Amino acid sequence: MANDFFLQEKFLILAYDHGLEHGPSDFSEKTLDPNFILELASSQEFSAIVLTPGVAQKYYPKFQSKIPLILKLNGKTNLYQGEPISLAYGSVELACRLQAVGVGYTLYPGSKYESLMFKEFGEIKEKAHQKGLGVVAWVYPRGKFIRNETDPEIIKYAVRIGLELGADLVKIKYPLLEAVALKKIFEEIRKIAPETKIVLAGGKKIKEEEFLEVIKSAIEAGINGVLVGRNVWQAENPYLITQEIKKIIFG
Ligand code: FBP
Repeated sequence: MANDFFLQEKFLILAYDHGLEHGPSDFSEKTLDPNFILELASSQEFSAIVLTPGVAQKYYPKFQSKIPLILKLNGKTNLYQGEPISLAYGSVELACRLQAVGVGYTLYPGSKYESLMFKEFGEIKEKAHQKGLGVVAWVYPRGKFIRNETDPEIIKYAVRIGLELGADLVKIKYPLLEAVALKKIFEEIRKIAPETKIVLAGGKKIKEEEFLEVIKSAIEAGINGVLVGRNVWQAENPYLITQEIKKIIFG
């Protein structure tokens, strides 16, 4: 069983695994420093922060009492151009040593390697639950035969996969559409797995008003929150946008 962290209904989680996934070009001089991000997450009372094993081991210990950790166990770089695959290089044991509340794992359904990732995810989930940790699944359908990974039907499928695999929190992408159409899609997504906690990825940095509109539509449709990176820490003032997002999610 996962712990109480995953019983919450609303989440605002800060993602900071981009150094591995995209490389340092995502960062400014300030955000290159994990201390800046941890300071932001702790002082703004994010629900949790997502870190990779290396960053967590070096920087998290002095923030341990201030912000819950979700340790991202797998990841791939964008230097790799083949059929998507991402296997774990971090462990549940490390997550326990760092007193994380959960672990994170990206799945690429649609890849020719999906079964390898599903198998590993299943094993990690079992181990994590035995130790009382929750499991967050980034469900990103991707591969040669996935033409549009933000097609609403593909995202609905992603949600159902998260439910089938037993994730405690399912993270999905969203299509960039205007508010009314987007809200309708979020309502349909919500109905796919009414008892599954779902959070949105932020995606590439978009205009702040647009991003806040997306979150508003999602929350109104019953989505449980966001697990966001770039749209927060690439904002002109990450502290201010966090305040705006919090108002929408937590009221
Ligand atoms: P963002 O909010 O910045 O999109 O972060 C969400 C996230 O899932 C990160 O955790 C991860 O590093 C990145 O997006 C991966 O995105 P992609 O696979 O599309 O490059």
